[in-house]
Amino acid sequence: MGDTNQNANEARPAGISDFDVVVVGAGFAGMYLLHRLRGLGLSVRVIEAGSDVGGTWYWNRYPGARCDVESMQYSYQFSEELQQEWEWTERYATQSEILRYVDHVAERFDLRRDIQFDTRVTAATFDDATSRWVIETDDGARLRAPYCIMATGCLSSPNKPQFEGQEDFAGPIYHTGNWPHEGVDFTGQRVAVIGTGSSAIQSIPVIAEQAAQLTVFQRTPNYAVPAHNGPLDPAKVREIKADYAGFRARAKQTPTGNLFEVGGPSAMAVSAEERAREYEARWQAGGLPFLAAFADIMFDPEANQTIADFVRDKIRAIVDDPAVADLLAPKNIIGCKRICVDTGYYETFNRDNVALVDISETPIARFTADGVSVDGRVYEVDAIVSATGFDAMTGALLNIDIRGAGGAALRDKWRDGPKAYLGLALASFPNLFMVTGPGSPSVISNMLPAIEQHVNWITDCIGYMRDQGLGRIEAQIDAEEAWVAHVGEVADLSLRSTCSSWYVGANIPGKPRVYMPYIGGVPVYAQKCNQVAADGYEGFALS
Ligand code: FAD
Ligand code: N01
Repeated sequence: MGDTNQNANEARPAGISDFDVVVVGAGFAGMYLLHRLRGLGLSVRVIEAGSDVGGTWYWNRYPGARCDVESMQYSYQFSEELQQEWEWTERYATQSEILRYVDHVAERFDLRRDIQFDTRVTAATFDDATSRWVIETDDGARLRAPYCIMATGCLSSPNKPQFEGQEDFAGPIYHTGNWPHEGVDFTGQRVAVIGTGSSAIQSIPVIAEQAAQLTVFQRTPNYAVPAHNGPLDPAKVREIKADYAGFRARAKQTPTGNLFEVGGPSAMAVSAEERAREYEARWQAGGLPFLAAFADIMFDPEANQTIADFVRDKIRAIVDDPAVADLLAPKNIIGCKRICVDTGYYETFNRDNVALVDISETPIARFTADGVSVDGRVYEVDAIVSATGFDAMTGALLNIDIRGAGGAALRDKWRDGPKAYLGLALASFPNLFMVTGPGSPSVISNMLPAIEQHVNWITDCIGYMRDQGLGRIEAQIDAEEAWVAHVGEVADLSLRSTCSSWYVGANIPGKPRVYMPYIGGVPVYAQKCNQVAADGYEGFALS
């Protein structure tokens, strides 16, 4: 990695510092924001809690961590030179390869000099009198700028459920989203993994190979599709790079910004044999395109059932012990919780050193000094891995005390669930933008193009404000309410909103149940954003 000492920490002035824009977060979103805003000639300071760039890929270093959007698509497209020169090695990039890419981008565009690391933003307050945001950090410093942009990430606030007796446990407790940078050697150890979401499903096969004994505590089983990862075919890479712009443009026309073939319109319109052929072909090809076998899978419960049954049969064919297979086979709608992409996950439960503990009926009672207690039995372990996910989409924003015009608090505004105009801006919070906020496609889509689309829109907007001699932009409440209602109506059409997932906040006790991402599709959403801008920022008050 680059030398993180060569950054904005070196010249940290005392008192209040003025910038044109303050950006919070230095993941893919904050990095690209910095690059684009510099291009407008603006002074920018990025504040990042971590010690280096990368966001998700800086924090999530658990064994087996990798992307499940193909690497040729999970990358920036704003620079043709960058996308031509960077060589991905695998179909799905590992966490470490993505971090090397992030480092390359930071060096290539000389980003670190305007990023202040190891600093957490605690509050952001809009000063009505001066139309400036005052941003406070955990080192007691204050920054001031006309614009504040939250690039704080949708999956950056770890969910760390507190178990009774947690402090009694003698060994280490790791969270996948905050993994030690030096790595963890589980050789010879007895390890517990709590959770069976994507992070768990990626890490369990790798930990099982190293540990003496692995015990998995499962509350709800998840559907996983094989990744069939492997080295990238150089001929395929050459073909994409010969017209990378065209490839990206085609991806933008797909519902999720992720280029793959969507099957026929209806699973129920074809014979059972034809369905099975299609599911099998996609299972063999691997990855997220599996769920796109037919266009109605996420809308018609009967269609959904056919593909869910197919996966359940696969699980029963892979897992030797029928009782374990039964526990691993999900009962709910497939795709309602985010589908997982795995490498040897179900096979891992055939190993002698792996046990599955069902905690759906009887939850973990407590941690003891030497293990995890469920239903009166203590499972003795040396280390615990909490793969319990994130307070998604709103967590990182609500961790900051954000106050808009007249002292309005975001925590009050979002008491009954997040409300935002286009997932980009908030009524009563002038000159504040969010990247991939609630009400935008964000986590339901390929995140890299989603981030670039938001960054481009926000940067263009700030450029427009400057060119027009305007100083204040604020989403109007009626436009925000209409958009929030539309987001909800579209969500209700799909099966995605019907189960308890982090998409609806169900994983966080007390979090209001609202389907947060916009599922109307990337092309429709981008068109709406473009139209709003073309109409002189319709739905915003500019002054
Ligand atoms: P992040 O990468 O989350 O960066 C936000 C940054 O803001 C963090 O570094 C954080 O430290 C910082 N921050 C937050 N609050 C503060 C504060 N108060 N003060 C200072 N700094 C703060 N997406 C896909 O499209 N495909 C995938 O395959 C995929 N795989 C994923 C795998 C994992 C394990 C996880 C957790 C997520 C995955 N995602 C995936 C989603 C991923 O989060 C996005 O793709 C993308 O990396 C988000 O970039 P970002 O810059 O918006 O946010
Ligand atoms: O988190 P999750 P994640 N007691 O919320 C369980 C992205 N991502 O980190 O389902 C016991 O999905 C919880 O159980 P339940 C991707 O978008 C991508 O795995 O609530 N168990 C669940 O099993 C993903 O969706 C990749 O009943 C508890 C698990 O913990 C998102 O990040 C890899 C519990 C949490 O699963 C989040 O994934 C990793 C408790 N108190 C992440 N609390 C790729 O492959 C929670 N659980 C690209």
